[in-house]
Amino acid sequence: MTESVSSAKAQRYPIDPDIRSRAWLDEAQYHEMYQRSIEDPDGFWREQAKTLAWFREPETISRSTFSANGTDIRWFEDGTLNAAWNCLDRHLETRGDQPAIIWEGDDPADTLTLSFRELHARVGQCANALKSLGVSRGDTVTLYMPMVPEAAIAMLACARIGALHSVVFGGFSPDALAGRVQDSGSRVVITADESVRGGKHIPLKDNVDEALSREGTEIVEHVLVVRRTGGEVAWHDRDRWYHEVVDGQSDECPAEELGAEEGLFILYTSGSTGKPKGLKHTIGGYLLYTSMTHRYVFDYHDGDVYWCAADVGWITGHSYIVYGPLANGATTLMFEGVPSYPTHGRIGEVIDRHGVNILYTSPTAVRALMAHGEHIMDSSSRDSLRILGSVGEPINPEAWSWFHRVVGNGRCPIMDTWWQTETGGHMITPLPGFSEIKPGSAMKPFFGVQPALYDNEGNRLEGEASGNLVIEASWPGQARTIWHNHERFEQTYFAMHEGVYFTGDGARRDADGDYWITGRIDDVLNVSGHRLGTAEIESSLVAHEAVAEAAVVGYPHDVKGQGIYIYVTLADGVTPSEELRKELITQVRHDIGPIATPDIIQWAPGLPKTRSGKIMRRILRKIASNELDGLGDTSTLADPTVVEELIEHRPR
Ligand code: 6R9
Repeated sequence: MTESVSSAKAQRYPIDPDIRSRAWLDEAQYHEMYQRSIEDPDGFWREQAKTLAWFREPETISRSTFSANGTDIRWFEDGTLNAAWNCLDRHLETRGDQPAIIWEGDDPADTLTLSFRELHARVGQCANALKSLGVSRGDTVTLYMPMVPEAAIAMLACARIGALHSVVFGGFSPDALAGRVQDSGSRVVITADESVRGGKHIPLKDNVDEALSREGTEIVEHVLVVRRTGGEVAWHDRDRWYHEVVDGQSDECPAEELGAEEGLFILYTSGSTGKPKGLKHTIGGYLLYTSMTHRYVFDYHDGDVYWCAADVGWITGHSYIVYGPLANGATTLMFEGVPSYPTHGRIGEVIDRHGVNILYTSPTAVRALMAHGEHIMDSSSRDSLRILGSVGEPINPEAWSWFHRVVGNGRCPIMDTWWQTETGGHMITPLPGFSEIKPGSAMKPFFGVQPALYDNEGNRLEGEASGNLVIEASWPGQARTIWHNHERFEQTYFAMHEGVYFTGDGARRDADGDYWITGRIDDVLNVSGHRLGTAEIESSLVAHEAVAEAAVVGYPHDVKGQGIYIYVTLADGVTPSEELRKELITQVRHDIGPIATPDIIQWAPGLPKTRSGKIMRRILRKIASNELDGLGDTSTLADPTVVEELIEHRPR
């Protein structure tokens, strides 16, 4: 959608002088520092690394190679540190009583503030509890949690003892959870009886029980259950109440001295093919990169109250609710609920109540608010806000201006941060010290990031251009591998263009060198800012006996950004029905989760295929998007009449 905006015509929004002058860096300083980060990366990152507390400072800074057969990414490899120590212990002397986490429950009456001292104690107890269950350095622990402080506590407890957490978003189905538990090899799962969102209870523990009845999950020995609602749950021998195991433990748990390249966590994300990939992030580079981006991009200063309204189940929650902010000694707000409950003014009310200065959210959330009209913000002043942030998908001009004008009272610049699970932290983003930003553009690379545009033939494009967005050299926050599948890591990210990291996104660079992300160019959907692989949804559908073949594409959706459009060819003798449509929707929700709920199902007697049998998704995407003029060349199709048939019988 941003493609249509040419740079000459692009709107420009000057950043308020007060905000600019307060920023850590002005534009000239950014350019100077960026230049240095590219010309002398080792010197640059050696200096930056001093912002972390190391047991042993690294001598070696970076040794990384990108290749389809031999990718090796290492940062600070001879340094030793502990992420939890950096997020907690080192702040105790200077800010022990400062709020570390402000928790706002689904019900506005439920709030809790944990100071750094309190959080440190709780993490120590949880770490000791994990040890008592036999968890040790290098093990993985799966977290399937509501947005409660225990989620962050458990993450940091793992980090403290050198175990890797694998957080699975609470909206994933038991099957999706089972696959992730199995792949990660977790012997311990931490969950809650139920989560609460918008007044509704979601049975997390039941989902865990169902997941653990699946083959391949027998390795799980213990399930720790946080009592969130007191709702009824079934009980197995492996189950223990979190409070019963944790509360009696000592607060003191020594932070393990860990190598910078030891694992911090695994996080599963969808790709264009196959099952979700468990991306592995390591300690030193990730922590440095997330803390540094958090400080500069959100212009975090001591005393600020910062709110990232994501879920800890996604990378945004990992990097910008937990690790980046806490490493900086920031006060991070954690919100359990939804923006529409109990009223549509909730976001603004939370901001006023806690004096939030920085709000980081998604275009989808903004569009959902927009749909209810400006008056929903009348219940709050939001005077405390200084900086807004956006992440997850391209932000359309309407959502940008509403976010800016209505939520931010026209005063707060929007940091449109482009990045990915794989990148660990912000990659292309404006900074609050810039003199102006262009709505819809992610603007400039962060320090050490070398973006470039390639065409499909592998030519590097110069100047103003559109192409495949790649990154030409490693940066500290980069994922190191796919859990137990390094070859897939190399094939997915380093085979498309040899020697560079392929992002899967398309982008345009304008005459000023600013980047405009145009969206995925592979078969990955972005639904409400959530990544979903078309292949995952298709394999769920074809598992149904009535389905012979299925093809899934995205189409523009007013609120979700992209909706899920499915073409289904039924097995011989099966007739389409409303009942079958519902069954297929249920099947996908069951296999993946409610976030993958199909929007439109079209019965397709045939799918457009090349003579070699490849489904022409390009054509299916056009039909789904109602772009019938641009169908392009259909002459290579085995049977061109299929296309006419699909156009004629579109369900809308
Ligand atoms: C952080 C996160 C990554 C994909 C990414 C891109 C899209 C994220 C964006 C954006 C345009 C932005 N994306 N931020 N597109 N502008 N500011 O979202 O990680 O869940 O891995 O998704 O999201 O397509 O490739 P993840």
